[in-house]
Amino acid sequence: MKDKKLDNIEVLLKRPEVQEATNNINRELVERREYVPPKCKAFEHPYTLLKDSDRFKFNIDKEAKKHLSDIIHNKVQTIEGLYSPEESFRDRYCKRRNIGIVFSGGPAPGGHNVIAGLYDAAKKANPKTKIYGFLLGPDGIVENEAIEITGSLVDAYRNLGGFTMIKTGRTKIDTKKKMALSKETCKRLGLDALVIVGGDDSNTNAAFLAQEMIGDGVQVIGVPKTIDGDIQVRDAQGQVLCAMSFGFHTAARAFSNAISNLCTDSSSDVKYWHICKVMGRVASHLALEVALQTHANMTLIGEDLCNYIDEKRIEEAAKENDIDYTAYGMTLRHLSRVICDGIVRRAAVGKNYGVIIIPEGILEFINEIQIFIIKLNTIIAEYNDTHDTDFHTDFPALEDKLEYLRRLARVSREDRRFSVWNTRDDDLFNDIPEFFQEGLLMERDSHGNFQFSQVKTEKVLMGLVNDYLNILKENGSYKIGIEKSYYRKVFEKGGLDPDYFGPIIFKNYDDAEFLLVKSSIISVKTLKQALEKEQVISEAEEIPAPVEKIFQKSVPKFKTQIHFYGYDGRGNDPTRFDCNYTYNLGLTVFSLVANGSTGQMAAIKNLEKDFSEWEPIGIPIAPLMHLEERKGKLTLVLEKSLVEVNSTSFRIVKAFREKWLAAIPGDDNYRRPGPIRFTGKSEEDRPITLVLNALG
Ligand code: FBP
Repeated sequence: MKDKKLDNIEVLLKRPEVQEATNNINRELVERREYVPPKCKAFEHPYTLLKDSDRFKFNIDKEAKKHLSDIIHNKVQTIEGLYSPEESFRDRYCKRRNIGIVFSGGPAPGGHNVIAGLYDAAKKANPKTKIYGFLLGPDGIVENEAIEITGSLVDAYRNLGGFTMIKTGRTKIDTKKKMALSKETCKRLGLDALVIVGGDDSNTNAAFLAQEMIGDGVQVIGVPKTIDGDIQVRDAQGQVLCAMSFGFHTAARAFSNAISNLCTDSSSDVKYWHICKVMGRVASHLALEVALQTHANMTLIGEDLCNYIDEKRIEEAAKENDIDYTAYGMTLRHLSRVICDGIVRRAAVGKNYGVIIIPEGILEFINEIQIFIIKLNTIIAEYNDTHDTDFHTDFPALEDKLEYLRRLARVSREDRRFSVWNTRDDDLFNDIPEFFQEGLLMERDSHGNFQFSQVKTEKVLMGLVNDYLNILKENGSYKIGIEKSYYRKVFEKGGLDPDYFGPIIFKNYDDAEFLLVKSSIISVKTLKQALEKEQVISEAEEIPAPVEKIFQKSVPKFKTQIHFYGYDGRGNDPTRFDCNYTYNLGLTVFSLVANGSTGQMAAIKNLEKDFSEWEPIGIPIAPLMHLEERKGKLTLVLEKSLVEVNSTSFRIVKAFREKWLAAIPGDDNYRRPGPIRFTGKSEEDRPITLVLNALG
C-alpha cells in the first residue's frame, strides 16, 4: 500500500511555487551570469599590440639573473588596440592555439572571470582555439588531468565566486620529476601557452616554468590572484604597476559586512567584545581595509608592530647607562597590554564591549614568535633533508616532537657549535600553551610557508589579555564607569543623597560624566569597609541597596566571542570591481599570449583610478624575484608586498585610532558598509585602501 504522507510530499514538491522557491537558480544568480563587464579601451579593438616600455626599471637579483636568464630582461609591456594590422600579424594573432589554465593556491573571487575573459578573447580571435582547464591546481598539470572548457561551462560561472569550475590546489612544481611531467603534459595537449592564476608563490612557479619551457615553445603567463592583497607591484622608482591582486576587494567587503554587523550587535547588547581574526597569511592589507570599511574599535596591523619602540623603557635604561634591546619590536605580552589599555579605557566610559580586528599573520611580526617559526622551519627542513623522510610522519604526536626538540637542546649543551635549538629555546617553548606549541610545529605548506590560518592566534593573544585584565580588576583599575545621571537617579529613588555618597564611593565624583569606583573598592567586602570607615554604616548594618546596585554595575565581566573571517570571504561572489578587474585580466592574458610573451604577469595599471583610466599591461616576473628563507633555505621567490607604514591608508587609520576606539562618552563611530551589492548604484567602485593610497 502506498504511503499517504509520501503522496502528499510528492504533490507538494511538484507545485510551481515550491519548485521556484527551492531552485538553485535564483534571481541574483541570473543577474550575475548575464552581467557583461566593460572592457578596457584597448580591448574594444579587434586586435591588440604589445609595446616594450623603458619607463619602468627593476633592481635585479643576481640569483634571479642566473636562474631565469631567458626571461630576466623582459620589459613591462603596454597593450594597445589595433583595427587593421598587416596580414602576417593577423595570422599570428589569430592562429589556432591550445591554451591551458590552472588555479593555484587559495580561492579568490573573480577567478572564473579570468577564464571567461581569456575564453571570449581567444574564441573571438579563432573559434577553433581550445582552452583547457587543469583540475585541482598544479597537480592537474603534473598528472595531465584537464578538461576542455566549453562556452556553456564558462557561461555557467560568469561573475561567480570560487574556483569551482576547475578547483584549485597548493602543489608546487618544484622537483625535476614534476617539471618533466608538466612538460610532458604540455606536449601531449599540444599547448601553446600555460596560464597560472596564483599568488606570489604560484607566480614564482610561473617564472620557473616559463624559463624551463621556453625551448619547447610553450609560453607561460601569470595572473595576480590572492585575497591577501600582497601582490602589489612597483618598479624601482616606486611607480605602481599593479596596485592590488584580484579577490582582495571582495574578501575585504565580505569580512567588513560581517564585522560591521558585529559592531551593531555589540553596541546593542553591550556585553561582548567580538574578537575577529581576518585572513591574510602575512600581510595585514585585509585588516587595514576592514578597519577603513567598519571603523571597528581596535585594529592591529602586523607591520606596525615590528616598528614599535618602547620609549619609556629606553629612557629608563638610559638612566642606568644601559641599552634595553627588548624595547624594540613588540612582544606578545606588550601587545596584550596595549589591547587591555583600550578595553579598560572604554569600560571607564561605560563601554564594556567592542570589536577588535586581529590579522591572521600577526605572529609573523612578533619577534619572539618569528624566531621560533624560523628555528622550527630550519629544524624540520634539516630533518627532512638528512633523513629523506618527513618530520611529521616520523613524529606524529606533539610529545614525540617535543622529545626530538629536547634531544636537540641536549646536543647543544654538549656541542656549542650546534646553536639552532638550545636549552633556553627549549625552556621558553615549554612555557607556551600546548595548543600553541602544536600550532608552531604544524606542517608547512608545499611552498614552505607557515600556515597561520591553522594557528589559534586570537586564543593566544586573548588568553594573555584575559590574564592581565584580571590583574587590573584586582588592583582596581578595570572598572565600568557609571553615568552620573543614572547614579543620581538610583540614589534619589532609593532615598539616599547622591552628593553625600558620591565622594565616598567614586574617585572622580566632582568632575566626571562617568563615575569610577575607587580603586580600593574591589569587592562587596571592601565596599563595606569603605562605608564603615566613613561611618556611613556600622559593622552590623547592611550596605544600602542602591550603593550595592551601583557597585555591582561597576564590576566588569570580560566576555568575548571569537570569530574567524577567511574562507567565507574567499568564497564570496565577486564585487563589480573584481568582476571587471578579472574579466580584463583574462583579456590581457590572451593579448600577451597572442603577441608571443612569456614569463610575464597580466596586470591592470591604474586600478586605483576610474575604470576609464585602466590600462592592461604585462609585467616581467623574473625581475621581481628576491631571496627569501623557505623550508630553512634561501629561495628565489616573488617579493610579498606588506602594508607600508608610510602609506596614506595606514597613516589615516593610525590618525583615526583614538576616534574609532571611542573611549570617551558618546556614541561609537562605526561605519556600515553594508553587504556587497551587485546591482544598483550604491556599491563602491574600488577598495578604500586604493583610493587613499592614490592620494599619497
Ligand atoms: P593564497 O596566497 O594562495 O591566495 O591564499 C591565501 C589564503 O587565503 C591566506 O589568507 C590563508 O592564510 C591561506 O590562504 C589559507 O590556506 P588554506 O586554504 O590552505 O587553509
